[in-house]
Amino acid sequence: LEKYKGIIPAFYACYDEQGEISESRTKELCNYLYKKGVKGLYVGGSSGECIYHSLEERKATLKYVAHQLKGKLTLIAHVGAPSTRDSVILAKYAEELGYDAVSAIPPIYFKFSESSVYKYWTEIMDATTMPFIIYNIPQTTGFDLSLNLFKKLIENEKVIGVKNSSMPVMDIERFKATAGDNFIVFNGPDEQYVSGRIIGADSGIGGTYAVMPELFLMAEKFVSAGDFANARKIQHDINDIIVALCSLNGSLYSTIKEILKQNGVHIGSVRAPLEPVSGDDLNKIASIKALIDN
Ligand code: HMN
Repeated sequence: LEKYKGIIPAFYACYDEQGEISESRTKELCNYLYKKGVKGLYVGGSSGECIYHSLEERKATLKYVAHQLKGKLTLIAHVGAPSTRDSVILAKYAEELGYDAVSAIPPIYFKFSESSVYKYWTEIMDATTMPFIIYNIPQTTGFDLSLNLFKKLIENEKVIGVKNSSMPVMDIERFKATAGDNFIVFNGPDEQYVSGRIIGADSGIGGTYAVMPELFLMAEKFVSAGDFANARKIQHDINDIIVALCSLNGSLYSTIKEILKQNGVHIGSVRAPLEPVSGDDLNKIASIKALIDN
């Protein structure tokens, strides 16, 4: 499980100037992050705008990333989709492409019982021989993974981890205490990376890592060395940046993409209804970038 331990940025959707998925730009972002020294990528998740993509677009992104980085980085494919059928299609495709693991949110839109969610995740797992990473993100899905359902899920040996994006860090502690050493708990909230790691997360997957990988790599270095005073300092810097990233009217990911553009990585903006950065807010990008560069 060592290959899952480290800084794993959530990969962004890369568009051309017309807003279509771009192969060359997807590969450009792959190369950029590879050179930064991250451990792996989480492809096609929330930060990847997955719910705004057709099945074909999601497959295209999975393919471009695999072709660029397979064997170089740990690749996790997020395959959660509104229907079990589409999730299974994506999971099988990820297996064909040689992804290391698949992961999925619970099904969205309707309210589902725990047994429906259990069935959904299990059908995805049954579709391939790949390891599976549960994705718990109640603030966007409305479904809070209970400890009881978690216990039932981890009876399946395909379940090797949980990406926990709920805000109580205690959830990380409970999942870790329940699943034990031979299991990966991924910290989800970037604002709590250091606390998540200290309370039991083994690793992290996050939506803001790709715009400041150096800071997360440094935070990780300090946490692993037990240097919590310095880890805290880095987390303070990270949180100042996240607050600034979230202060504009456009979506968080459009702000991040504007900053990446200033770093020479052009991956377009975001797909509606997510809003691009516009007007006066564009003038604020340079100062947010300065916070990151300092
Ligand atoms: C993904 O699935 O692509 C992201 O990893 C999701 C991730 O947990 C992010 N959460 C949300 O978007 C709700 C966080 O990394 C988040 O972007 C960060 O903590 C800033 O708030």
